[in-house]
Amino acid sequence: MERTFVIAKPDAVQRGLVGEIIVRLERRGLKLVGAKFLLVSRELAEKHYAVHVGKPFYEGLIRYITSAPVMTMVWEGPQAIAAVRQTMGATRPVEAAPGSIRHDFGLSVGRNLTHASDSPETAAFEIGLWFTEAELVNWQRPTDAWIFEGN
Ligand code: DAT
Ligand code: MG
Repeated sequence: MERTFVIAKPDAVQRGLVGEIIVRLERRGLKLVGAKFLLVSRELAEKHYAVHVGKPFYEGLIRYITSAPVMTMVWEGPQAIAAVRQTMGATRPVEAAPGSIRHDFGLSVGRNLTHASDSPETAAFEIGLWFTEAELVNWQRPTDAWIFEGN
């Protein structure tokens, strides 16, 4: 079972799309194990986006993610990292697959609504950065077997 870290970014919160994002991940069968609504500090934003330091869009990205509240979440499931990236769609909304969140609600790469971890290493780093162990909930869902089992 994998866990992955998700942000409904400031534009998603401002546009009232947090529920829509949660609905899509829930409906897919993924299980929510952590959630936190917060205004991101510059320090936390810099740690989260450290891999992008020096890129032309870096300063704008930090300004954007710290500009208004975000909803952060940890979702669990088999291949959760790939599944959530697929549900979000490609980084550039105009290249995102129809039916993905970035396609269905976005146009600009600078306002692409969501973040999702892109590898097991990134997921472990990001979950540890944004959540404490005590904030993650281990819980049983009777439907898990109907969604997660591979036969
Ligand atoms: P993703 O969010 O799909 O993992 P990424 O890690 O390459 O994409 O980049 C992080 C964020 O930075 C991305 O969601 C939007 C922004 N970004 C990336 N490339 C950009 C570009 N060329 N111009 C403006 N913003 C960009
Ligand atoms: Mg990324």
